[in-house]
Amino acid sequence: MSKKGRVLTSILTVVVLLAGTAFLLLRNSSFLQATTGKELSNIKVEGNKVTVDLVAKETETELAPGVKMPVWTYNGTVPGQEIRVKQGQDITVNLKNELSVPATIHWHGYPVPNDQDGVPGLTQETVKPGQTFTYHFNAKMAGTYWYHSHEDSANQVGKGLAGTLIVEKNDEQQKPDKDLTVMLQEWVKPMAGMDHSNMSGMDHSQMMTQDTSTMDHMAMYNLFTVNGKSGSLIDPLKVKTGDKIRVRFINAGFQTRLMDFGNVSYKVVSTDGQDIQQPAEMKGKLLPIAAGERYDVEFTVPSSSFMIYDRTDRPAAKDIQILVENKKNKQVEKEVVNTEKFDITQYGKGKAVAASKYNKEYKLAFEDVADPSVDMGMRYTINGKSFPNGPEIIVDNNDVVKITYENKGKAVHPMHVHGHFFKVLTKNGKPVTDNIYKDTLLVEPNEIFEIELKADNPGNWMYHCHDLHHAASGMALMVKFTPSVNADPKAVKE
Ligand SMILES: [Cu+2]
Repeated sequence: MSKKGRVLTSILTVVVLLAGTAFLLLRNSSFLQATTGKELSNIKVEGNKVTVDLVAKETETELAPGVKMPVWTYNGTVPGQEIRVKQGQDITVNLKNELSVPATIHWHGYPVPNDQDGVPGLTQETVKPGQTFTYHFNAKMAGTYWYHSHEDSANQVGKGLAGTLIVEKNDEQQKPDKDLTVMLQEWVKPMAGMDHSNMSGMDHSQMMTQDTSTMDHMAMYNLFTVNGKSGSLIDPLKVKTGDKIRVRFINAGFQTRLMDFGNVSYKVVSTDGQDIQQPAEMKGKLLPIAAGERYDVEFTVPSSSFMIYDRTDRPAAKDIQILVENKKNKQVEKEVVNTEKFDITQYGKGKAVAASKYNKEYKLAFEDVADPSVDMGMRYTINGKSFPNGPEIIVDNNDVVKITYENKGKAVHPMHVHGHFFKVLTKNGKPVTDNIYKDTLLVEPNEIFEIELKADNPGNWMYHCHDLHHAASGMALMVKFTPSVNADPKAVKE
């Protein structure tokens, strides 16, 4: 090629790149547009196959008015690129790591084959800087899921390395007028004058409040976002009277959120990707969403505008008010503060099924102990031991396992199992609604739950608290299928 030709080609390349970037920025500028399924240059759809190129990289973004900070992203945005596919499609994701540290992708809640689960040291080698790793699985289950790095998770997810995975049903009876995804995230705002390029090396204890026993160490997360935006940067959700809206809430943070819809009636149609049977409309209840959990909410737009609030007892919660703006009546309904909490275990009318016979039973008791030598100054134990020295769940394929959780500590634990869903059987000794299936269950202090896990996805799986700081401080175990029980928990880099 001539010199002129080369110059022309490079100019063209720049123009194409800029156009692509502008398109991406445009698409991510509003959470309303984030789920419309427009075709993007890094997503290829050929028949039943969807190929997505994701680049893990650092970028700088304005999360709150005037708060520009470095974040770690999949494809340059917070949250990372939404992967929205149809049920039954084959998904290929090429992850290129342009960070300065190793990373992976874990498909949270998705029952992928074990070697696609993204746990370094257990299901794959970590993806080193400059390397590419290809994930492949079939989108056999519909629902709301998410993805995040499982390497140094508490740190990497806290820096933003998370995105959404939405699998749309093929046979959706009544599609909502709008189908939106809301990812909730928590951040540590850089302190004035601090070199925030070095945040990862920072000792968390320096940022903690003095009294670790009150679990108030999470106060270090002093910036909350809705789809990567806080305060006045949050785009209003523009709707009209009578519209049926589905909002898929995903908590990618560390603490339980309490969403408040004020006086507006809503239904919880799905949790952790699993449909609720006969969900009743309700009003006046706060929706708790624990770390790692998903709740799909549906409501019909009333004749006025209203706010969705987060009632979490943190100053940062005040900065994530979502305005649902009715085009015909922009007058916002007067704020109503609800206090009663919604309880998924007493909701809906699941079809009763015959009690299962259990091949195995395990009892897991959780405690927390002050330990200055670990992350955040607290160590978390299961049956008195911390990972990798604690218990293991050993199963044969298709075993039906009953697991009892007892939270004897002071912290809340959203327990998450990889590669499987489980059925919730009882809460504090009382039966719950039939057919509540989840992959992440919030276990609060003094609560006892029984769950049923059908072990039907062979491999070695992590099973841990999704307050990722708790997981890093011992609150993890493994489910191992025979005959692959030789996997060494000490090799796992969560
Ligand atoms: Cu926990």
